[in-house]
Amino acid sequence: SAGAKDAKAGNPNTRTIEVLQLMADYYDRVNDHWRTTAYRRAINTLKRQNTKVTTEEEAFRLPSIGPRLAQKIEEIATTDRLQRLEYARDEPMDEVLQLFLGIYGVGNHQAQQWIAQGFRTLEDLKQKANLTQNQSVGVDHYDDLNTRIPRREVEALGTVVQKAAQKVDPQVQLIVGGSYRRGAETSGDIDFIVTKPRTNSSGDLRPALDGIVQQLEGEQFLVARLASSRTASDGSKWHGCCVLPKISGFNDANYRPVWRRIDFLLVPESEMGAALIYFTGNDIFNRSLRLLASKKGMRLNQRGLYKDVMRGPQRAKVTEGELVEGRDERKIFEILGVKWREPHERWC
Ligand code: DCP
Ligand code: MG
Ligand code: MN
Repeated sequence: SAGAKDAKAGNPNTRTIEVLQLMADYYDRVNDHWRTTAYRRAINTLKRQNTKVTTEEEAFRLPSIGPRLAQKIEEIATTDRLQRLEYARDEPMDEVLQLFLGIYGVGNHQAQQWIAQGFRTLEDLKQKANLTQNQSVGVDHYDDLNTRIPRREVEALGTVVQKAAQKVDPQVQLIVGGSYRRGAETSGDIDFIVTKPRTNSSGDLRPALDGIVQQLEGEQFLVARLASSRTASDGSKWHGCCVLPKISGFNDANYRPVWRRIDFLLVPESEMGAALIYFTGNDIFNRSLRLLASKKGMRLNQRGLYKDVMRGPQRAKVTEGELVEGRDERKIFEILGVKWREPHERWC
């Protein structure tokens, strides 16, 4: 209405208020409740002034205006614009979202939540967020853990683990799976299958793994254990971080300890074939094999290929079905009627 317009025009801080309101709207859009409120309070204070507030000092003396907002008020009053607002318009939260999604174990929900809380940098998270232990590791070693591991370093890491396993239990066998087994030039992490002759459940391998972990922690090769809530149920997996020690002639020039992600999967001999398929991947290849199995009335998981999975009403699973094959990788392909694919051919 005309009346409201007049009242607005009558306030010497109209332009400043307008720009601050745009900032408040922006923070509201990204669910930054704290900043939205701060801006709204400042706006209310400015509405009550009958002289134009032009300097930082003046603004700071007013109620509900902190030092940063005071700076911004001066910027608007003197330049008629606010750089922060222009940034906010140009780049939405995408960059921060990308940054946070790069933290080990952080998904979209957590990243969005931090953004809504007003966090924008890793430093913000370190100082103000309530990080889980895993997230702390991910933040503290952000750059290392986002650097891919060259194939020859995967091999060097493998040798260290192999030696430790030999000391603990000479019967233990280790296979490096994951992208390394597919022939990748660089890997995101190093994935070990741990097995041993005459084992029938992953529990049979637990003592060996505990020994290996203890040995490698003692060598300061393993530097962190990561809790894995999603897979903790059956205890067949171990996630952590490791550091390759200085090895003369390999990495001793300008040596710097680099944190790497390391995974162990405990696999009894009887499930080796299915586990190899699972842990070699890639994940998309696995999904398509599993889909194919289910189309043929079977079920493939990391432990075996099953048939006659009994389903009750609403297709609820009644039995696991009968194990058809677990031990032999090639046989699983055969039974599924899929032409054998070498690990390096399993990229989807
Ligand atoms: N895997 C899967 N489904 C997932 C995650 C993993 O089937 N959601 C399987 C296939 C992967 C293997 O486990 O190849 C190892 O998982 P990684 O996350 O270590 O993936 P890669 O080793 O394949 O790749 P990267 O080089 O990024 O580690
Ligand atoms: Mg991997
Ligand atoms: Mn892995």
